[in-house]
Amino acid sequence: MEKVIVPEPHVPLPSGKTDRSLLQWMASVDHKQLGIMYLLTALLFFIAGGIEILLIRIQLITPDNTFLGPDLYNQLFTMHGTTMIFLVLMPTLIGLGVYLVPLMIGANEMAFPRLNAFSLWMTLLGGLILYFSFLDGGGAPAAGWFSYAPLSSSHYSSTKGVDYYCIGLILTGIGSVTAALNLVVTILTLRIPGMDFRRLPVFVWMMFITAFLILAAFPVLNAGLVMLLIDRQLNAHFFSPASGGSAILWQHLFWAFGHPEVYILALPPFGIISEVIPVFSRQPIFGYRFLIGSGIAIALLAFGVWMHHMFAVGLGNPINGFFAAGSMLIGIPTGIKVFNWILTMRGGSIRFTTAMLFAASFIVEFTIGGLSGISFALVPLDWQLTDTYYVVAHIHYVFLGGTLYAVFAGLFYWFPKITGRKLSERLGRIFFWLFFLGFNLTFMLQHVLGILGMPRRVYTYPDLPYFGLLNLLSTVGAFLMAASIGLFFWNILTSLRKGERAGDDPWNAWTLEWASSSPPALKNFDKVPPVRSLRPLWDLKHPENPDWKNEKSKQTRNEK
Ligand code: HEM
Ligand SMILES: [Cu+2]
Repeated sequence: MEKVIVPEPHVPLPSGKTDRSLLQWMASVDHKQLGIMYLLTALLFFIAGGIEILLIRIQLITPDNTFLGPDLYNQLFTMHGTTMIFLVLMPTLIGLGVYLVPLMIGANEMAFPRLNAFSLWMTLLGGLILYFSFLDGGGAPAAGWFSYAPLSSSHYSSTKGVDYYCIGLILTGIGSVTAALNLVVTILTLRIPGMDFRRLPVFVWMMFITAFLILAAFPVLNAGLVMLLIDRQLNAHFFSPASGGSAILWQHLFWAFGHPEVYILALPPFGIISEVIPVFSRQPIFGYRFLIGSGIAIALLAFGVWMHHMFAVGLGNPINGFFAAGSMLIGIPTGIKVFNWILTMRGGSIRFTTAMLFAASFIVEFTIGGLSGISFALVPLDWQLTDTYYVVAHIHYVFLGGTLYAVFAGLFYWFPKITGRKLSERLGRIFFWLFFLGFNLTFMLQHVLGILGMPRRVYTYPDLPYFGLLNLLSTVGAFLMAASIGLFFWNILTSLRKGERAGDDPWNAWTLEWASSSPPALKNFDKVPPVRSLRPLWDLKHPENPDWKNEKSKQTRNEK
């Protein structure tokens, strides 16, 4: 089969052999190095956010504990949430996108390589500025990751923490918006001939949709943050009701960003597991069009549900009812996806590699998070449960059981491509089971704590029936997770040096990134297999029975 020549990148790449000095990394505009640096940025902050939460869990291990005082506790949970969302999950997903999207569409670079570097450094800079707050005498921000007014005003948060929060998040927000722009233009303009929108890998589609969500959502947050900064620094009153402003306005701005943001952190994971599940089930993805269509539907609906975070504000029954209905609607396209994945696995010859274990349990854990979300969409239930540990359980089932599980699946799947070596499957499996156990122990019980009425964000709790026991078990679970993560790091470190050599295509996969060498050369490809279906490498490996032939015969059958 004739191979297709990949067009030269827009920006000339440096010639000769690449030296891998620190300076070279810092000056790099190569999408693969930048992708790796995004992942390292996320790793750095993941360790910070992890230490913060372990301290919190130690504080909560027994009733009436005084390990951390209330002030430090407030700083730690604020920094934990802010870190995990903006500095861990965002850079991880954008980093995977920046690394993989060009390879998956047969391109040699992103559309704007220098902008790509700019986005990464803005994200890192924003994160560092946020963390400098710990060194400031007043300490870190302590108003929660959503910094509600009036708590965030200089009157109630008189240290500089919230100012660091504003500036740090404005910078990472700029990084996210520019990265999204870059992804959109790359996907629109750099696809190899033949790679039309009916043949785009699901991961690329999900990054494409996510990029539009970022472009629409982050400017709203950044505008809100600038207003908050003006309130605090220049004594304006956007969010101060006493002077004619509106505290509720902040909640609208924050959640008009915040709910789309949760889908920004959910759609790329949907894409990841839509790559992993077919390959390890040896079947093409079931219902490609429905997967893409439901992704677009979710993105549109994501902008119409934000007030479900504000049911307790007192906006009145008509508004609450409208947003309750909208929130339930979003369960439909999400449910469609779950069926797609299950039907992809049905009847397949499944290989339970570590990647597949994480992808398959993603379906279960994410659905649990979706169901607690639906229960929140019932206004009377929300009134009871809002601001309790039930919310904490929900968040973590969607972000850890969802996003992070998918990230682990993706890392085990793509690590051989990125580094040329496989991660140890033996350690991987132990890691999976330990994490699975720790995760469910920590967060399943928090549903119960929430229903028993334990409020979130309070540094200690009285010795009420079951409170001590459930919190103790939850803390044990957290340390199990920490131990499993330690094992994962160990796996990475040892596999980098001694892992089994992967070869170009260790999983016998079907998308274009596996047609490059592992790790890919500076210029990803010279030539790629022709793209005439969703699975170009399948077509290459099975000339007698290529997908495009079947697609065609289906077409002719339909036409008759
Ligand atoms: C069927 C889908 C979902 C529904 C109906 C839903 C509904 C809700 C509702 C009503 C709340 C507000 C709870 C309260 O504070 O009283 C909430 C909170 C939250 N949801 Fe969901 N959710 C869904 C899926 C998701 C997904 C996919 C994610 C993330 C990937 C997510 C992340 C969050 C977060 C982070 C919060 C807590 C925000 C905070 O208060 O700190 N949700 N959800
Ligand atoms: Cu929401």
